[in-house]
Amino acid sequence: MTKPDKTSPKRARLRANLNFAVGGAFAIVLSVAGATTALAHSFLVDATPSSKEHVATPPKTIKLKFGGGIEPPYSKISIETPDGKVLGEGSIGVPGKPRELTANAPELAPGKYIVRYRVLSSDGHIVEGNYEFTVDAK
Ligand SMILES: [Cu+2]
Repeated sequence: MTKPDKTSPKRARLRANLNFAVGGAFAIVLSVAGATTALAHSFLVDATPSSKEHVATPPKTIKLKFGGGIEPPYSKISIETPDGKVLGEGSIGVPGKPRELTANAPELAPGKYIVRYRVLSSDGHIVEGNYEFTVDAK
């Protein structure tokens, strides 16, 4: 019986391939983590109405607050029905509050609504997301 020679070229090559594969996987993990970090720069930190909130009175304004500054001219909030019909859009900055963005809401009957946002954060990243809220029947 021959003992496996750990220093043989074949084994070294195998190990190199394995390292390459692990390195590749690690690079993918890094890039995914990088994307998450990018989102974290101006992620949504507060919203009125808030996610999953049930409100008794239809909101006149949607107000979003982000973790970093955002650029209103290159940002948008839309209010949609659950099946994707856009009821209203807006992008109104709040003087002195560079992290906040608002949009005027149209008249909202009782029901479920989606707030969708796409903002340009001051560091140049696009941040987008959506959440729902409900206007309760009186
Ligand atoms: Cu960023």
